[in-house]
Amino acid sequence: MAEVEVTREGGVQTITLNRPEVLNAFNRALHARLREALKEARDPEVRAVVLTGAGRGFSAGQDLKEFGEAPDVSDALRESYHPNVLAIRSLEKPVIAAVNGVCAGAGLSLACVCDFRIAADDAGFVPGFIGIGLVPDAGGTYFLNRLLGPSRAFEWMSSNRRLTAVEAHAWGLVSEVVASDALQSRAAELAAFYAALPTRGIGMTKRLFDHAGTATLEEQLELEAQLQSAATGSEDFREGVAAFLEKRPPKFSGR
Ligand code: T3D
Repeated sequence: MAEVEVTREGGVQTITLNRPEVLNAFNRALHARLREALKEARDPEVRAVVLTGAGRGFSAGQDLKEFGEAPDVSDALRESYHPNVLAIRSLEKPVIAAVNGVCAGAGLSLACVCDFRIAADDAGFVPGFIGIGLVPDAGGTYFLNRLLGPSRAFEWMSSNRRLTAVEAHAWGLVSEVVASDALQSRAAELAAFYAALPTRGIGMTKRLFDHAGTATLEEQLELEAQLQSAATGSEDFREGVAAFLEKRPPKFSGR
């Protein structure tokens, strides 16, 4: 059984974490296979990605049976989680987390690395780390700080309180909550919607918002100008303007 399953439907790639017996906890094989799947997602034919989990969990974070085997945990993080976190952020297309069940620890971090999240109504969000005396990792502090603000993020991560999907929605952590049995079809529908949009423009929009987190206004204005120049060189820009002037719906190619 593959630790990560990858399927392709039109321009949508779905990546399913697949160790349901341990709520898709991360072991070395899962990290490695996720890395391959994210490499495959760089294919220009892929225009949107869904990340989800098999069974009743999204991911329970680090596999605690494998934890502590590496001589230095910081090296383990650098070699396993960090490349996948960076791979998601550098994918120039939307990555949607479809949170199908509980997500905890680095599983929660990974969901927060994605561009946005939708959740099943029975999903749960569990900090996890502090429950075993650890600090958040795999980008958890970086992304939760931005998603929730430092005060709420700190309060939540240090309390280890389990959040329901409805609470996560109220906090802005997830953008939509859907009935559990409708989650995958809603994720596919959303991903197909994004896959039909100007992919290069979406990729550059993602880069701009990432850059805005640390840039000065001057730096941000400059990057906007540079990427707008690149956007005007795209086929989708030409198609968008032509379709507008011809009063017809645009047909974007992603180029
Ligand atoms: O080395 C490094 O890279 C360091 C990195 C660290 C990053 C981290 O992610 S640290 C945080 C690790 N995660 C946790 O501490 C969460 C542990 N799990 C839980 O607290 C609970 O399982 C949940 C709250 C997530 C879900 O609870 P519940 O009651 O719905 O399910 P359960 O019964 O606890 O779990 C179901 C099975 O999955 C169970 O196995 P069993 O008894 O049926 O054979 C359980 O042991 C297994 N499982 C759940 N989480 C993990 C796990 N097995 C290994 N590792 C897990 N993290």
